Amino acid sequence: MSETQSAARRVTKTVKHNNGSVVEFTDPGQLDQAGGPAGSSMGQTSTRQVEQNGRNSAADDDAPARKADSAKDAPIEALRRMLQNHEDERQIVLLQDFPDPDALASAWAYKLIAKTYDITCDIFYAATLSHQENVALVKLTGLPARRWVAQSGETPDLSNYQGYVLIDTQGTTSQLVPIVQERGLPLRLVIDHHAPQGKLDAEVVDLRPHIRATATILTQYLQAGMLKLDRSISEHVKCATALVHGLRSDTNQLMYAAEAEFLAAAYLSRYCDGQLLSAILQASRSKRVMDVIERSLRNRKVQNSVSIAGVGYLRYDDRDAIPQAADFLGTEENVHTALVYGIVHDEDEEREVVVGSLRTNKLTLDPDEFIKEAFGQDNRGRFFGGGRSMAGGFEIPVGFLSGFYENSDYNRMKWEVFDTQIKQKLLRLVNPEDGEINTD
Ligand SMILES: [Mn+2]
Repeated sequence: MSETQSAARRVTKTVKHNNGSVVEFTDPGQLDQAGGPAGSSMGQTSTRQVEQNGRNSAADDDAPARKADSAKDAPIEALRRMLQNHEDERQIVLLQDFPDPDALASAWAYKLIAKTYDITCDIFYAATLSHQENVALVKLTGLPARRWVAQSGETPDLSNYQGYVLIDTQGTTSQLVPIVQERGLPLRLVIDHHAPQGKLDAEVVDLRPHIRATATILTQYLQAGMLKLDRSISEHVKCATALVHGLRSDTNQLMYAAEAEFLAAAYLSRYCDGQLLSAILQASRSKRVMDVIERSLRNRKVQNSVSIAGVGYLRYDDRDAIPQAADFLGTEENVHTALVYGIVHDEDEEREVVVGSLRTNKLTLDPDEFIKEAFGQDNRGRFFGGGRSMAGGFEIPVGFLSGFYENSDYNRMKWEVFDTQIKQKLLRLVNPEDGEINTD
């Protein structure tokens, strides 16, 4: 526990204080300890740097219920005010380029909440719904998220929007963010549970790294009365089902869920459609995803209980095979952490990027720190990746060496260079001098 605590402390240290009219909540469950819930209003700085202790929230039991409630209400009040101040506007909601069920469901819940303030939201992501379950989720529930292809004509007219919102991301995993920033759209809101990735200039930030899924945060908004779910409204039932799927998929089928996730799931169970959920979960893997998993099995190297596998080149649409392969490698006996990476090739844009995923069930390993430590930052000071509890990911542009050539020797050599370089960086952390995996 003490290792986890110190790791968490270091993460919160990277939270930058905002100034100006920014309301930021980091880990509101702990606000009371920092001197009571933020009674903040717009135009007042209320950033609280709260020490996150990484413990299970069950440990909050001895805190008086009223106090705990008021702490939880603080971000909700800020959110209410933001929505009131922007009634009738149109917002663009951006997700990570390859959105997962947690992101998709949470964005939908936000859209429904915002609608009660006559705010219209359009949800966009840049790349593709790579995982078969995401495709099933969107198709079966009619989830209103659309693809926005950055470098093509299929872009929304940004002059229709008055602000943008980030959900389940802080913008570092979305190539759409620089585009809306360039147009001068203000960032209204960030709701996320990943470790802080740097300064956020938003009206309201509800960032809770100790929460295991963004869907938990959105469900707490619903429970607080921001939208009264109604079982007779099909859209509500579908959104609640999507939220349950989001919760499950970010916590490995609730295996790594904390009390907050179980409470959220219990609330959603009144509205969730079990048959619909099972239909989403029955989506099967494509042959190409199976092939990537096979490659990861063949290429894996296990050292110090960490399984590392490079899988070579992948098509853009199969990118999600990487985290799926990492999930699978993590199931091997005596393996607590799996890392899988490959070069993802985007045929449309002739762009290549090394994409990697980390999965761990080792409580003392902080994926965010591990990834940041292994790969560092680019020349603009942006980290190549980060993470949340149990999972992390990275993306490294291939840049000048991008492009597939007829000459297969060239492609093989290029892969070998990247493969060697990545392994070297990872093994430095996996096999340190003292023989212990060190993320401190
Ligand atoms: Mn998430």
